[in-house]
Amino acid sequence: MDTDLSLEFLRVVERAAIACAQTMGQGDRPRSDQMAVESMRRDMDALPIDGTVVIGEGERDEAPMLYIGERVGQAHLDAGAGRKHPKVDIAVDPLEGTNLCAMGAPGAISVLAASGPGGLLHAPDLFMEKLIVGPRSKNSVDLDAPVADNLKAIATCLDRDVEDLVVVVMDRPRHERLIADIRTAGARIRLITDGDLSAGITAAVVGSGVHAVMGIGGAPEGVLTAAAMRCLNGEIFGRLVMRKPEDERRCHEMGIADVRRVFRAADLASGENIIFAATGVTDSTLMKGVRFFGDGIRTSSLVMQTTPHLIRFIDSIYVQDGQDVRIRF
Ligand code: VTB
Repeated sequence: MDTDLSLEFLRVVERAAIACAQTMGQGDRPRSDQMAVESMRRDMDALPIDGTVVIGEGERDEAPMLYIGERVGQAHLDAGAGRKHPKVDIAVDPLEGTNLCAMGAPGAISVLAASGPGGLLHAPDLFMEKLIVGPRSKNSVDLDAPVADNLKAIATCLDRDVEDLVVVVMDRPRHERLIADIRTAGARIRLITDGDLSAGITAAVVGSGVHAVMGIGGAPEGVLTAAAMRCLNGEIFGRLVMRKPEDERRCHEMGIADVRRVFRAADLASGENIIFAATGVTDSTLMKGVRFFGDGIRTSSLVMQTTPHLIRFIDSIYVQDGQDVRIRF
């Protein structure tokens, strides 16, 4: 993937975010998701790529669009026309935090990651135990260490007390023990209803007020987080959670030999060239949600890549009509 496609991908996530943001707070999750998926699917085919969806909306039989294995991009439309397009593997989550969008709650984003072929783990749709930290703490924590030890290590790396840390955890019964352990250790907690991907990105950015994300969330979101960590120099430690015997079989079929392995960002998103693009649907710490102001639409995005290593916070205004639209800083 030699061509710089980052701004093309930016447009894809911006437009998906705009599409689903129109449904914000309507309480209609399937519709919110559908708007984002349809927009993203349409825009993918406008890209000058020979793309394959490696993380998507599900298996072919359960997802009509952006299913795992689906071919996207102009190469697929030009079939036989003989034009050479770069081969790109793509992980998408057109609306990460469907519930959040449907409720108008903070933290919903449209997101994708891309790499050359084989650069993103084909993760099955299972749960993953996760520990996500920023650059300064990444060499001092261990997924298998007691929670109190990890918090102490993070505090030391960040030159503060455990009581000064903020850990994001998804509010789920499965995290009862984890939450109790963090409380006993003395750290502060931000419980979220959804969206550990958006939280994970935040943990890797200095000044965001979030120092770690802990707990069990989706494995596909873990791969997308890993792509972001590659760009931000943060780290995710992730281990797939086997709940049924079939889970193990599925992993083996997908090429994961050791299902108990602790993956790191460079394992989950191993590609040499990684691109990550996300646009806020609803407000979050790093990105504002989509704003419709009558004559136009304003979006806030994060676009990052490893080669060249570049992080961009992008504020876009789609001017809709009229010569007289005024642009505010
Ligand atoms: C996880 C998390 C996501 O959905 O996949 C979660 O990683 C689903 O978990 O960020 P539950 O089955 O416990 O609800 C999100 O929160 C949103 O897609």
